[in-house]
Amino acid sequence: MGPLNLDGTNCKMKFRYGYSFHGGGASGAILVGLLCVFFFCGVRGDKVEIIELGNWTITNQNRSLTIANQTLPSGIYSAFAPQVLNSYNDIGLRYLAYDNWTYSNIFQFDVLHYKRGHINLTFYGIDAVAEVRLNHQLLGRTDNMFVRYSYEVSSLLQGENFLEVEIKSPVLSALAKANYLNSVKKNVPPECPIERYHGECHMNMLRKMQASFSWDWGPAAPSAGIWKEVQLEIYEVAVIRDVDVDVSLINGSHWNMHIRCYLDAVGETDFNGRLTLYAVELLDHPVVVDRIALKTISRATPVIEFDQAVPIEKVVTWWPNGYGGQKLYPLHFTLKAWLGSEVPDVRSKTKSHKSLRVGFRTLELVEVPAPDGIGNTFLFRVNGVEIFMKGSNYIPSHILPEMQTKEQIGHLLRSAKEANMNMLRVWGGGVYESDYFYQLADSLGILIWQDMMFACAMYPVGDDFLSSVREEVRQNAIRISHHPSVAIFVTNNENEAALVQNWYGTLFEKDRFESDYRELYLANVIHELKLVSHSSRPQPLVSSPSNGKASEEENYISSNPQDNQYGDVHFYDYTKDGWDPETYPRPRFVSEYGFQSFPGSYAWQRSKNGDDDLLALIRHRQHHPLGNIPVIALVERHLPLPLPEDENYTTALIYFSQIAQAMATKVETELYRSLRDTPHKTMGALYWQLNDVWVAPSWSGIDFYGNWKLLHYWARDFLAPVAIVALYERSTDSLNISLICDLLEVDTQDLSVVANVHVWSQLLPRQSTTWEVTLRPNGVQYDKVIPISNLLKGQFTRSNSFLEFHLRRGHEVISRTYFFPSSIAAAVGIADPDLEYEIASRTCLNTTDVIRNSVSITIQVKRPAVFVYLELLKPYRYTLSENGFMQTVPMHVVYLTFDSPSCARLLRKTDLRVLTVNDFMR
Ligand code: BMA
Repeated sequence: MGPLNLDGTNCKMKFRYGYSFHGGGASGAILVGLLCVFFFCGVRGDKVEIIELGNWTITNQNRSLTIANQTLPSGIYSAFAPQVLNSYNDIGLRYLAYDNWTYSNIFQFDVLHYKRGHINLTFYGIDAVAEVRLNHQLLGRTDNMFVRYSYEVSSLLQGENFLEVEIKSPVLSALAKANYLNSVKKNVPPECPIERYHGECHMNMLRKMQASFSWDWGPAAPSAGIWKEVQLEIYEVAVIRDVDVDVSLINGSHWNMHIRCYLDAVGETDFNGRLTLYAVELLDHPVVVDRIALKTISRATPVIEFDQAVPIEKVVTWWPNGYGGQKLYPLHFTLKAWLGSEVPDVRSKTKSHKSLRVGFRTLELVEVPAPDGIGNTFLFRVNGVEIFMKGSNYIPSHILPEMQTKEQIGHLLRSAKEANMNMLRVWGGGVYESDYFYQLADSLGILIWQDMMFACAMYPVGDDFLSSVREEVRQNAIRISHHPSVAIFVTNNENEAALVQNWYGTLFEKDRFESDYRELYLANVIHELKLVSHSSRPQPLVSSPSNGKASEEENYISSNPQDNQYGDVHFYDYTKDGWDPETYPRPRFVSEYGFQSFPGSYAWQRSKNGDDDLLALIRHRQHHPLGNIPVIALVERHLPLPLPEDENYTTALIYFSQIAQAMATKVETELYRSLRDTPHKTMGALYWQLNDVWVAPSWSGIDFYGNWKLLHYWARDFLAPVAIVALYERSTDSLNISLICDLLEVDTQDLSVVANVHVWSQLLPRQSTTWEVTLRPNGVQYDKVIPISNLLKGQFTRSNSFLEFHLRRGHEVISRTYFFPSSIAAAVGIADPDLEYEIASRTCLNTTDVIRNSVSITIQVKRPAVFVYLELLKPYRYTLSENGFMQTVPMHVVYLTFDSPSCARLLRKTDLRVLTVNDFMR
């Protein structure tokens, strides 16, 4: 036995006492991290102990590249080439993904001290195709980055140990698998992405974040590495791995928690145990489940399942954001397990813990005949209330899985909440998110539409692939199922549509691909998801988009999965005017729609090299098959884009792309929201996409650095609980005024709408009309249809004027919207606003985690300033009180808050860029 290495060079161990097992992240665990101190080690009667293996050396195949002292999570790009997201390095550094890599770890182990325990070596995430060896013995092969792998290593451990994880090139592994399938005439398309993606081929061969081989918004940076913790787990009999709690309301009289406690057990024999549940806020006494003390637990399928009633008066219900609080109740489980006798004996028992928090809510997906008489509704009812789902689609927060930090995830989810979202869809080309992600979603009230990780492809159905998928789905579904935020599981993104619409040329072997599709998603993925079926969660859907439950009639491959009368749709059309509500369909639920824009100029500055031509870099990162054409086309319909040879072209293109995106998404979202109380009964709008994996043209509302594009600022208004909407109706040449109210109770006193007519050339409205209105709680008040000609007459023409509508309570403006009767590029009277701004006051707040600087900026104009846009030219994350606003008053104050490493007292005027559309009028 060698002594434990105390200096941490080869052995960086942490001990957790009273540990709770979980699949990554520090999920509410009681976690005591102590440095590796020899005499603290040891299985003391009933302890489960954890040793983290944290210090790794990474080497490539020919040993020309080596890096030591690497902690987890880790990947080859972040270790060797963190500059992969700069300039053209996505191409220049691609060779790393063609190499094979070895992660090695030398650690000391006190064999004598631990001799009684079973010792598992557990990898929470290896990305992805690898062989694992301990002291030169093969422990096993991995092929799935989403799976936790455990190996029993008691007999292999010695004083000094050599652990190696040999990871194969992801690109070459995928190719090898594809070549094999081709050779047996079972190719599985798509082979390669289109050229514009600069991507890698055969992503669908590997169980790995699909977007890491490139996407239409992301680079190929095919990671390889150990992206989650690695632990030695020492215990004697069994530990709690996960707990699922299915909460349901019984006859309105009490709540029931149906608890499934999933254990991992070692050894060959069945065992006995006693589980104790502590729920201090819900139950007066701990609950001891000890019938299992009398009856053995199966070693092969060790699950402890029981029901626990909770009196209704003990519970405050959990609500989605905007509808109530998110009360969460801690549950704490401890397990004592032992072998061979009914009475636990000190020497042979083991004890493990698990803590989690549950929320009490009911949730149904209501699919009943729709009011328009064709098809079904598709709406979520939470705690008995029909709730319009408003939100976005979440992609990984970084293209490198090991770089997805709590800090960035927290910022994105909090930004979603601030923008009044109540649902995010975790899209199927990314990763199953961390425990932290779902815990935060629970506490922010963001419901999660959870795809399984299959997107935009056909997939293999060989036995190895399917068994890996089953393990992946089982582990991840069990891990996240107890979260009140998790609203629904869906097995894939767009693969049903791809199949029936022949996106990947599968028609030539239609029967094979259809049967493979059903095999994978119905016989395997859904089959596993049934394990976690909850009484307060709808049955999983097979695809998004799909016809919901009606797709069963066509055995889950519908002739039109995009049917507006059923289920959810994804809608994109770049050929029409995105600012015109008539461009859009009238579906039941829209789980994707959106428009591209470019991140702000300063984000580009941060990711380009000094001599890179910005426009060329934008083009390189524009992966859309149509290039920049859709963005430019929408911009040119409405805004005065300079000629490409003009000096200010790129600045204008970036700024205008954000206006065009924000306005189109506003119009589309407002239309869907306003349809909720029509016979269409549209009840959900999740736009594509919340965030970015690098700085690139994309559909996101928040850029890679966490800064909000105009879209996200505007989303906060167009998703507000109470909002006024004025949508143009071409057939009658009028504006349709609707008042949306998501509040369940609302004071309807003293409400009015004010219609202001402005001329482009002068500040302040030239004419105002006011009328009294009311609101409909949790519904839409269809207020008025006003012919444009009633508002614009006399001196007001469609080109010299624009309209502004306020919803007011007394004099307070609750919500505001605009209508521009002509293209802004063609408007008459937009002139230089003579804009001046001053940084009026500064404060600096030293919070526990960041230093938060705030400034107020006073903006003065002499004529209306169109879509005033502010950008901070410093490498900090910041938010403004508003952005992209119409300034029709002489003076306006905007607040800017940013996080920086110090109190930035020297923020100067020149650290800000202020743009208006006026600057570009010809
Ligand atoms: C949808 C998504 C993504 C894609 C987006 C924008 O179909 O599922 O595949 O990034 O459209 O094209």
